Amino acid sequence: MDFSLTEEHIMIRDAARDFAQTELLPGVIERDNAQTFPDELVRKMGALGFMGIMVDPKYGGSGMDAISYVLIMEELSKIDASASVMVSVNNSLVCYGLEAFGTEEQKQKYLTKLASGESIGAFCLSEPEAGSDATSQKTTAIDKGDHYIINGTKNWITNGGRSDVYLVIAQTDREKGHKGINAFIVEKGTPGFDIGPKEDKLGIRGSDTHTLQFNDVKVPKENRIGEDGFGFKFAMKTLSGGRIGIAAQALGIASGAYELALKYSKERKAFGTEICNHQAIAFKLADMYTEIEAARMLVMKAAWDKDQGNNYDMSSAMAKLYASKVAMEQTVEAVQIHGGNGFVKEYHVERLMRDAKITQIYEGTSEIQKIVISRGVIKG
Ligand code: COS
Repeated sequence: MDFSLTEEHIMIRDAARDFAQTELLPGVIERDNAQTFPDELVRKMGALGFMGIMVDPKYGGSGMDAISYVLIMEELSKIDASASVMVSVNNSLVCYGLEAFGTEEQKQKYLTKLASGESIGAFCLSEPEAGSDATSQKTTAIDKGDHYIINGTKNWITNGGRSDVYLVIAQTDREKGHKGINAFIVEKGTPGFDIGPKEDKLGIRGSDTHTLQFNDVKVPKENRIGEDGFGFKFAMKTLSGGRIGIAAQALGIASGAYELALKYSKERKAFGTEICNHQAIAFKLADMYTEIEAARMLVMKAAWDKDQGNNYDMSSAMAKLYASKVAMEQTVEAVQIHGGNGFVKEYHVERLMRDAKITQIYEGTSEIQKIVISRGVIKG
């Protein structure tokens, strides 16, 4: 067993750290306030290979492994979780979904641009009445021979307003339950496909979250992903990898807040000494560091499982469940260590605390992760 990173992994991590410090840190508070994220920064992440980290270079990707992916996700998330969620969705849900299950034509037409950052993608599963209960899809995709007609509403879609390519899950045959669900590639601008207003959110406010409406949207048959009825399994398989990305995001939010709290505790004085010298603060730092290291082990294990070709349904669920809990709890502690300054935007930790919450909700709530883990444990 080897816990050390390779030289290549260290280089990749350092490149992401450098990018986060020089490009993401300036303006992160303003972007959070204004709920924006400039296209220019997305293009820069694409140029560094962050939008198609694990995609084969023959489809425009960086050809890196899942360990590299989580290292990049952690570094970006320490500074700006709005940036990292775009990276995670584009990589895990969109690029992976197309590379693993798309046809060669779909890969040539869509994946090459998505992986290079030339275009951006969204994954559309959640609905007003189908979030955790993902088999209860109300959006329909009726088979009309050489095309499908899609009708329905999708909610809380990350990259919802800025994407070029949308992977849409919809029910084709209700009688068949989850075996009657399909996944489709829908291009922005297709007639009848409308993007609703941007959500005003608690955290990851720079990321672009929208409701989408599909009114008689005509999608050619060649845009269906996989065999007829593969859509639910497609969603489950892509989400398993997505959960590694979100777990890494949670890890980054926690470790970013920890690093700020540690630095602050060495500078801020109270009762005649730096506050890290008070046991009340020192023990908080000890707990934070231990919890974050434990989360890191689970995140790395899930990524390693993926790289080894092992099943990673359970390890990704455990990583997400634990890392998101650590992110929520430890960002609260980071705010506490900062005292009154922790409540002020310029110290960054209040934003990290707000950003942490979503990691317990999206790509499967913590309760859903417990369903996945408990079923795995019981099945053996
Ligand atoms: N990989 C492949 N297939 C999977 C799978 C996985 N990870 N998980 C489930 N499936 C398959 C099952 O094997 C079953 O197929 P068969 O009937 O052929 O055996 C099918 O999918 C249905 O699975 P299941 O019966 O377990 O469905 P449930 O309705 O009980 O739901 C959960 C399972 C809760 C795990 C699923 O609905 C889920 O993950 N929900 C959360 C969705 C989510 O993450 N939403 C957030 C959206 S993105 S922001």
